[in-house]
Amino acid sequence: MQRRDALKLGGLVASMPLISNVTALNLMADELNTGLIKNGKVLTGAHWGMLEVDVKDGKIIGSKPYQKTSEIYNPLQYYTQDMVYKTRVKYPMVRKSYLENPDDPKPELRGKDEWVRVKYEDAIKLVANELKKTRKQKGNTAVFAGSYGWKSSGNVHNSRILLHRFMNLSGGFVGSLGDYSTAASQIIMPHVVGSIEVYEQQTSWPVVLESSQVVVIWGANPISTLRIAWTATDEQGFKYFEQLKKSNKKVIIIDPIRSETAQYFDKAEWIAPRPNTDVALMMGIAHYLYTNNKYDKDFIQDYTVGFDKFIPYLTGKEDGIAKDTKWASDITKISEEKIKQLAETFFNNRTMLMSGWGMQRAQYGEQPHWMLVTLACMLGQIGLEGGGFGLSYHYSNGGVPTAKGGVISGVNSASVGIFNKKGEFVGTSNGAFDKNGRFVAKTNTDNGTGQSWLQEATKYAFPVARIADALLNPGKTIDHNGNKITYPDIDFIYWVGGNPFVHHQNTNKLRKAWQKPRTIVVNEPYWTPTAKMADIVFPATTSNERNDITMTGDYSNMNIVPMKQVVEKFEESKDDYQIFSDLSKAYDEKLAIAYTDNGKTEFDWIKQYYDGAYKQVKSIPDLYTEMKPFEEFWNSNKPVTFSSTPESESWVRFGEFREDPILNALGTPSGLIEIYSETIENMNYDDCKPHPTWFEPIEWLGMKDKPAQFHMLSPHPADRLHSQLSHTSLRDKYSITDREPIWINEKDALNLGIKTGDLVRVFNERGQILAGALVTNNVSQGVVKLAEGAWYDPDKNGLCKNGCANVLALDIPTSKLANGNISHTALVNIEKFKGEAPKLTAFSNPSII
Ligand code: PGD
Repeated sequence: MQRRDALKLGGLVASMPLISNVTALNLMADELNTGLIKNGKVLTGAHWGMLEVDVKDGKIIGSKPYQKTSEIYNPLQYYTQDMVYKTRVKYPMVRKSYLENPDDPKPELRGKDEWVRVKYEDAIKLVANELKKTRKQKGNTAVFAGSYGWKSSGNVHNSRILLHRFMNLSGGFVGSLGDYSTAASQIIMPHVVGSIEVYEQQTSWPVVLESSQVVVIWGANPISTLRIAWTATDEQGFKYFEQLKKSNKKVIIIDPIRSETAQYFDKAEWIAPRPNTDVALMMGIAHYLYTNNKYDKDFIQDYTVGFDKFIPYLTGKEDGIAKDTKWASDITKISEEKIKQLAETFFNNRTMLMSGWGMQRAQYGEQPHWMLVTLACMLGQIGLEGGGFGLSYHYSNGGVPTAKGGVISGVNSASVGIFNKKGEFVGTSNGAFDKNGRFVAKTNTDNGTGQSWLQEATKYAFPVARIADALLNPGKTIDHNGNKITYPDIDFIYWVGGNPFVHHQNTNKLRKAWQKPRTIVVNEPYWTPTAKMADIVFPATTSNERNDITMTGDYSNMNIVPMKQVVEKFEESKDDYQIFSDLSKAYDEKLAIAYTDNGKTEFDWIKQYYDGAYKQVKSIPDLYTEMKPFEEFWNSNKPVTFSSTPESESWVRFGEFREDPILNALGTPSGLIEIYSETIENMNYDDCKPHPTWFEPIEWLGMKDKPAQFHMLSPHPADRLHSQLSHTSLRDKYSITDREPIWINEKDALNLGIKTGDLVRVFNERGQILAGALVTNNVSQGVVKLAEGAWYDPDKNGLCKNGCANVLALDIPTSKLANGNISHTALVNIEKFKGEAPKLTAFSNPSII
């Protein structure tokens, strides 16, 4: 390896033009090798794992996994060069009409206007001025910076938190509640089991492998979704699913799609209910268990409340409809025999019900997990080795035993800025300036101004997937989990690290809503559809162009990984940290000092986070690890790896509750599992009753007068992370006729006269897209699969040429309880596309002057 001369850290600060006068270097520059490797291998981390990136003459030529834990292939790990060199935004850009007159910026031209290259300093001034103007004219509740998205790995360059830090210090903003992943479950589960469950450690994998006799993978696709993790995947989940396959335990997969996981478990039983009918299937099983007296009465008695109030509904005493196997079979199209067989199998074996999150991303999405827990209560295995339910085995390697070691912290956005009567920045809610002008963190300096605007703005935060509704209906009041929320009047949007024009449902509605604000700013490495729909775009670096640090394994906390800068920053790209530091400076000189904590560089933060973990590790008696002081760690180009403990390997979720439900009561009002919730009863919602309920979705295959023929499922893609990696050459391997593939059942395709490789038009009353047909028996009849995440690419008639599923999805909430998105509730029509195929422009630059 040839290393360039170690950069002096002073040089790094000098490269931050607008805050170059702020210096606070806490490092011994000479001890730390911060130089770029011109030829050799560099270790970094991404959501898709620890990567060894190959560099030649200062350019990336390839990448591969740093280590392998199983035979399961992860294609996402090989395209780092495309992530750096393709489809990038090169310079700061402003939309022509906005630049001409920010007060009358012609919002209807977003996505159509030409773009103008501007100087970075000018773009910074423009954004600072317009933000100030908005706050002055309309208050801080007119500024929306919820900015949802998966961003990149890294605890320093965490774009969303960096944005929030800036917005909190500079005067407040409206944020968002919940997320697109688990919105329904994270609200219903605390009412049922007292914790959100979806982001909690699961019964440890070694316990499952030892004790479970049956594993049910219910609406989850771990062989695909474990390719990525929120921090960076440790890939340990693959290892355990591989062991599960080798164990010859009974695996049952319940999913309308024969997913990558169903294909991987080739000996597993695949059961395909109609989409959105899992609640009915669970109820049919529950009814059979109840009427055959095959349920655990002691568990129901000792650990739950409200079963007696649920039973009249299950048996039909309450509404005249018995939720028996016949009823369930009519709805789900699973035979009565199979439903009974499932009930017997679950009851007679130690059964682990592993559920994914897709089924709660549907209308009434609060119900499936509530009913799953109710079923698990009847089986009485919650808190026992290898039994019960788990809502996170498919995500970020849930169930991988937690390691004992250090945990690194990250950038925070907790402080709010305080301004005096003249409008000058004088400090923050947890810090003030000393007589030398240095920012000193301490508590209780708040004179009240900061906190009051924070409260004002947080009052207006709304459920994240209501964004289009909120933009279109300022002042409207909605119900949410027992509260009322009034939408703010948003006039300024700042988005980083997310791609709403791909991730949000009913894109055409979002497009209309997006015309409402006066200003939209986006920091993005690529010309994504969201960047193309903005007014001002700052080119952001990718994680390969900056230094950072991450952990792997959101549950295991297994590794601390140096994320080393691999190559020079692309063209005029800047780190989000740089952009927000400079915006802070342009807003108020002293604000930048507080924002950067006296001018800390990325290395100052990295070292601070690492040292925190190092201190933790050194304070744990008898802990043997190879953790070295920071400089040695960084220079070694290797992760620090911690080991799990016998306790974490034998850990059982709800084990303590089972042992003593009084001493270890759950966080519910009763301290027990609530099959009937009085809290929800008091909300009196028509779309979320106090016990699990089957509701007919607004669109599904069993409805009368279907508005369209096929049920579209739009699960997470196997070959991307949402929309990330979409523009890489990995796409060449899965796209069909250069479009997103749509899986169509063989019989359906025959009826439609469609074959693999055909270009098809998929449409409903909400919009239309083009897709490439993949005819297969891996999807049940009447269902089509179109993965979410294809970049929205509209032609002048609004036809998406690339195949973005959300053009066809509905934008209504799960219910008044959680207001989650319902992306998996949508019917669509399909036909062979006639005429000349339009040219794909999803990955091309917009028109630039
Ligand atoms: P990503 O593609 O990860 O999707 O939606 P999300 O917006 O999270 O977008 C991240 C963006 O951040 C990318 O454009 C990337 O380039 C950018 N980015 C990455 N790193 C940086 C950085 O350092 N700085 C800046 N400024 N930008 C950066 C995902 C969302 O989609 C989620 S989480 C879920 S669970 C939903 N799932 C579905 C679904 O199942 N079905 C449908 N139909 N729709 C869904 N939408 C939701």
